[in-house]
Amino acid sequence: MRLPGVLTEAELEPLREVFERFKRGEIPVPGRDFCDMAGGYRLAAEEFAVLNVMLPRLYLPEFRDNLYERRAAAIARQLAGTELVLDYDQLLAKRPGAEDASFAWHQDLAYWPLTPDPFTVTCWLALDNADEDNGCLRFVAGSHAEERLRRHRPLHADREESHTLVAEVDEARDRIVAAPVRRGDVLAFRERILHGSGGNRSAASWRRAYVVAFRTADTVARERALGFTHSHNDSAGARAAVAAMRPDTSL
Ligand SMILES: O=C(O)CCC(=O)C(=O)O
Repeated sequence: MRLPGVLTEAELEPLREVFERFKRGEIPVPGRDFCDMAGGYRLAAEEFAVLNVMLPRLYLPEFRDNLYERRAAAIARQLAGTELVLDYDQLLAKRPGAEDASFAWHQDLAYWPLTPDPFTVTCWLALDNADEDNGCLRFVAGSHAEERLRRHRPLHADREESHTLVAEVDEARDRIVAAPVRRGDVLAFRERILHGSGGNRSAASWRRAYVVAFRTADTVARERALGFTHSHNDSAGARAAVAAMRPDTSL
């Protein structure tokens, strides 16, 4: 669901300033929480194609409760019909001129441990205009209603090389819908929708997005009890995705 103009240009500016401080490495982010989602953990920061900062609000506590978090919480509450809890946040930036800056097809639920109630509202805020040229999100229509999660495999040899999973998508048979957005728009989506994005072919501009995801308090408590915090530094993170990589899993 595209929600146009959730933040104005003036409201986006302070968020972009913090984003850039993370992007330049001025705010320390330990280990794998500062990584590349396309090329894997072996790349140096200056080589990242899809720069990913996991849990920025953990590493910069004054970022918490910003205007976007509050608006996104209200969106999630309205979509869920009940109060949800902010489970994790994430910053993503695709380098300009990087054909390889694609984010592999996946269902978010495949990355997470099994919990009784998987309900999630993910809010994806565009900090820049995004279209097919610079790698806007693309969705597989109807995939949220499929009975089973698609099979996922690690993008690289294993999860020690990168966090990224790839779902099976048949680009000829699946109905793929691009979701171009203007800066300030929010895309709100659920945990089973298959999505990904292509490279950034624009010459000069990064494609930046700020993600916050909301789940029930019970689900978040269960994740934490399993040691799962959405940090790529958790060993529970690698274990959680294993279920979606087995052919017999009926998630
Ligand atoms: O920003 C992107 O290209 C991918 C983001 C994504 O897949 C997500 O937030 O789940």
